Amino acid sequence: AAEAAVTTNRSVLVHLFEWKWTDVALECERFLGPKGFAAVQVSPPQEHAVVAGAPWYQRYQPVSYKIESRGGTRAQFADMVRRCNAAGVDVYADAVVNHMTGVYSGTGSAGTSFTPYAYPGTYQSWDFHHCGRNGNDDIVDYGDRYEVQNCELANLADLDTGSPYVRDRLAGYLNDLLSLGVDGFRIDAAKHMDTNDIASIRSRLSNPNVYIYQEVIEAANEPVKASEYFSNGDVTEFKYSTEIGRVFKTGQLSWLSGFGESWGFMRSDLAEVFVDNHDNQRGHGGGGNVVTHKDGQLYDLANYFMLAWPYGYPQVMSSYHFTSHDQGPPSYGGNTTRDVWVNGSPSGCNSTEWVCEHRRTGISNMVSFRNATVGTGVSNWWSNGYQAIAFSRGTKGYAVVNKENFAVNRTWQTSLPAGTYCDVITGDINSTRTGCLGRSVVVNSSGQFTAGVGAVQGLALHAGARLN
Ligand code: LAG
Ligand code: CA
Repeated sequence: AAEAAVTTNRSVLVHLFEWKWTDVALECERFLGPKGFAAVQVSPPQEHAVVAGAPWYQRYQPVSYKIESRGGTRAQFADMVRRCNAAGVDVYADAVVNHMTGVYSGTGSAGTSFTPYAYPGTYQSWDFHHCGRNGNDDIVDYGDRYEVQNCELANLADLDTGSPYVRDRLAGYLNDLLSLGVDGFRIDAAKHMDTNDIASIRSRLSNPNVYIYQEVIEAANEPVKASEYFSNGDVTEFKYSTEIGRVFKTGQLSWLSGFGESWGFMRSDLAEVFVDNHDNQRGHGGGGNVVTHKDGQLYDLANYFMLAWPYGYPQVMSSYHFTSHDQGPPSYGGNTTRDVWVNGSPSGCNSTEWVCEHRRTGISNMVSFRNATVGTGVSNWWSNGYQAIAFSRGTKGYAVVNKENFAVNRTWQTSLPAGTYCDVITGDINSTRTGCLGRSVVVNSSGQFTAGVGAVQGLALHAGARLN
């Protein structure tokens, strides 16, 4: 997890869920790069099934490895990667490698027709697992390792990832993406593949340093463990998301003083974490009572905490508005996704189309906070014993998170050098570094400052936003 931070001094990724490649490219140049984001995760780029109603989830049903999807063409994808990289932002592709489409006949986004277990030019029946369980080969018993890895997840044709041909084919696809400049992969449904299969595919990649994070939803009563996958790369820590949900929705922030490994989470440097992701924000993929953009200011607060607290490689979710859980992205009709960027401005970020959580002042400025505090631990922990907490990140940062329904006014003890700092939750330092776009506070020579932090608000100071 620390990998991205160590190599680039950037330490936060954002998932621009269902954004088109043309919009991702503009966002990299005009926002993500300047704001210090390390990377962007994009939706699966391969040819996918075209499903009636254009649901989001059709992107998780590969038909071929042509880079031709609802996100855009191969040329648009290549242009996006080049422009993001030039802006200092890595691109991580969501790699759907466990399976192909559901077991039915249909057509893909590049026009390829398919029938059950037959994908012309790519796979035939013998390239799939046929697990021989439950009458229809579907996974039923998550307590059975064989079944989880060899039967069908939601009726999706399960690739025989143990076969050399399939491994070569998958590596060929990933190498194609690497040749276009992709820097990392989210390995979708990793739990449904033997870790040795992923290792073998990884060993065939042209870039041995590619960043890999594997989606493993570990559950207490199941045999397949996240730790089995550490040798391949990082792993998603879903407990982080569900515990943030529990604490922020029904618990107390004062519980968070030791948030991390002592809560039963995996090692911090192996964990990829998020407040919510595209699955659990709509009740899929592990579900849970997670905090999402539908929770108003509470969501921003949870993100401030995630970005201020040193655990894992944090991912900011960027969503679109939806009222039903299968609903696809904003569109001009059918599979024609709406632009975020229109005539040079991101006007698609509004109350009915794209949520753009990552553009909110506090959340986006906390990216710089995290970059400025990489490598420092927590000190000066304070809480009021209930819903207000504060802590230092060494001599580089100080954060307050107040979930009380009243303002907390006090003198706060930091370890920051004296000076005038911008409270980046309210606004960043200006471009000439002579003033703050939001409020400022003065830290004295004892490291103290006096300020109020409003109900369900945060405050954050860091070395990169101190006036000269
Ligand atoms: C993932 N991680 O392991 C993705 O994060 C998750 O979004 C994917 O499921 C899943 N694995 C497979 O890649 C999503 C939806 C499913 C959807 C599936 C395939 O959560 O609901 O299944 O993508 O599109 C859908 C229907 C099923 C149907 C299946 C096949 O919901 O009822 O059986 O398609 O036709
Ligand atoms: Ca499998």
